[in-house]
Amino acid sequence: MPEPATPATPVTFPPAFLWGAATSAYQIEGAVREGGRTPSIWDTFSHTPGKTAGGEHGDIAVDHYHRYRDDVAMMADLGLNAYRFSISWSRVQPTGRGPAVQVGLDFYRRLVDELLAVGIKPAVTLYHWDLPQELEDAGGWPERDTAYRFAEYAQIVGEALGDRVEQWITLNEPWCSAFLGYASGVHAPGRTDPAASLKAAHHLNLAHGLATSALRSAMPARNSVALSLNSSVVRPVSQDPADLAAARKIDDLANGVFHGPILHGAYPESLFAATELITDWSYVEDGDLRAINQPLDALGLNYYTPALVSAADNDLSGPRADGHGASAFSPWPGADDVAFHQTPGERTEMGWSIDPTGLHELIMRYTREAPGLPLYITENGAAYDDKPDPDGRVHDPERISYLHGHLAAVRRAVSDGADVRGYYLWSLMDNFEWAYGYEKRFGAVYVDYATLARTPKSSALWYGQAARTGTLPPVAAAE
Ligand code: IFM
Repeated sequence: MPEPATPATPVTFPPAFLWGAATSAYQIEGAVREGGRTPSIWDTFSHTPGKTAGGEHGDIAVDHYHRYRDDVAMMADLGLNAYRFSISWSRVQPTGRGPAVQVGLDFYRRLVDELLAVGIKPAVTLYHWDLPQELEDAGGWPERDTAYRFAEYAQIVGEALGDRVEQWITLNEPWCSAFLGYASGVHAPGRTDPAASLKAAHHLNLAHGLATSALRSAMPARNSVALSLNSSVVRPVSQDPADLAAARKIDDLANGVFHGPILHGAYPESLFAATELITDWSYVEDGDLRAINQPLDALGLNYYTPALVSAADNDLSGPRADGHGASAFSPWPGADDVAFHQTPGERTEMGWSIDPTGLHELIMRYTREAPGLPLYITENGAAYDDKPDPDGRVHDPERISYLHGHLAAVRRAVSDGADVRGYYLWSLMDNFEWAYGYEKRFGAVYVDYATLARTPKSSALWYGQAARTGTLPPVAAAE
């Protein structure tokens, strides 16, 4: 059932709720050659002809590296009390191994100090897809050593920022790193090798577990360690056993492959069966599952749209409607017998259908999957083709309606017993949307790419009001 656009009673959140916005390093920082930073896989990929829309890249992005003070002041003006950002690994450890570059860490120290000075709680993500290129050259995520390198990097960053950052996220959306990066190839490093993608998934899990231990040894015990999953809400088109089996398979490949070992210490048996023609999983070594299954302090959920699947014959000639970009190669290893369908309803600029009930469903699922674990919505938002009016203001009523519906779904989940402690809107400002370049605007703040000037859209004002009052304003409030 769709969430009503404006419910009859005001939607009010608990007083301690975090109202944040999220970004990631490569999408906003720019300054890719400053302070000793070396290329990451996204620098290489975006500069490879044909990989991103219009050949766009993050060399300048929205120049946050130089404008971070103004960006923090803007968040404070809006009324946000939390900010989730990621660290560029190759800014801190240019070769992906060895000693840290202090200039790189200093940037993040200054950013964190600036946030704390205005009462905004920082949440650090260690890895949002930008592997140092040297580590990819050494084999990337399919190579076991990358997990150990990640733990070393986590230790460095934990020691540098652990005294002032309480909220830590090891990995953002490991599904994208493994399957868009190594199976469909629409993300960096652009490989199309299903066996390598499953190996990458295991080593990302291992990296998460080892990094969690490293962070705990480097930081005060009060700090919280989590990871952010883009767990899919997978719906079968019917209750036919073949469609249910298709949904189960995609659920394993989207969710179980990560939350199985991370939350429960085991991969689903059905995942092994689904992928047996592709890999024998012999790279899962004794002790790995114990290392991965670390107790967590919270879980981050990123949600945009649900997936609708059915059983299919093996006809792969048409484009797959799974919303993850166009590639002749599937990001779903072992699932050529599954078809993806367009989900019903209105769509954002990404073509993703708008369905807040999926967010409620996701939260309730993880409330059951990980009882007692606090949850954060670490990403949720929508791309629209926003344009300034002649008076320079940017009106985005569709985004306000999107945010209202999804925040109301979060609140409903809290009423239903879920322990959701905060929400981070994706994204603070328009930025580099990976293979789509700058074409898709997810920001609550508009960025003029010619001047890099920032203008809060009406959704930013609406969201700021929600953050300041703890109650969702009516959808027309900021117009
Ligand atoms: O922009 C991305 C972000 O980097 C990760 N999650 C999804 C967002 C929208 O595609």
